[in-house]
Amino acid sequence: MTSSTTHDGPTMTIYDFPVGPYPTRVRIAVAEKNLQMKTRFELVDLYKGQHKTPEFIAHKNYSGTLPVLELADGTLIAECTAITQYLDTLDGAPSLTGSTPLEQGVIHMMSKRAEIELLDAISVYFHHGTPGLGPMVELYQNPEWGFRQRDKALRGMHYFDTVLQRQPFIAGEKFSMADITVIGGLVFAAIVNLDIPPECGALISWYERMKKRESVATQPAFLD
Ligand code: GTS
Repeated sequence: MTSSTTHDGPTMTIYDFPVGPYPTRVRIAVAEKNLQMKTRFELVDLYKGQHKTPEFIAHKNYSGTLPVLELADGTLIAECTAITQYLDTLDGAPSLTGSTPLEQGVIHMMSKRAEIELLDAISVYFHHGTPGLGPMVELYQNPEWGFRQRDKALRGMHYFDTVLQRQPFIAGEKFSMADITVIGGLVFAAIVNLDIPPECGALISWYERMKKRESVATQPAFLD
């Protein structure tokens, strides 16, 4: 697990699970920022529990989750929001996390809300209300908590539908990190067979638009 440091090759490593909802968020950010040539992806197999080994926890991410970004000097950045912020501001022209204080505040609020009300809730449902990553990895499960989080995520879908009834993107007039976070939530929803309720027409049509965006369409989570 080392990053490559050649001058024209990749300068960053992303520890990755290509179809995973959270890694997909960072993959979309990499594509939006045209950083593919500077990035190499290294597979960490969640179903084998490679993210929970003592080595990974000690040397890559204390939280034992993916994705993790490793820079050429060995600096590690975990958490999708933090990684996205870093990638977005590298070129001095942020396009995903906002350039004015107002944009930054609203985008961060909506992205965090998408985590709390949708993506993280579905993740809890996956780990507690379904077999999740299997008995070797899921050492504690609380199905009732999982089902509550599934219901919370369905309420979250209705909330984001109302947001999208009044504006074209999750944080307003422009595509942003907040859209990417909701996309991650809907990727996870598909994995656990949680359909978007048919009455959420604005959310459904926004998602159809998002799936046509090149940075999204090219991700393994969207390839058949
Ligand atoms: N808050 C973290 C972030 O934003 O990066 C959450 C990361 C996370 O939960 N990642 C998932 C994970 O590592 C990856 S995936 O489910 O989307 O593929 N899950 C494994 C586990 O055991 O929690």
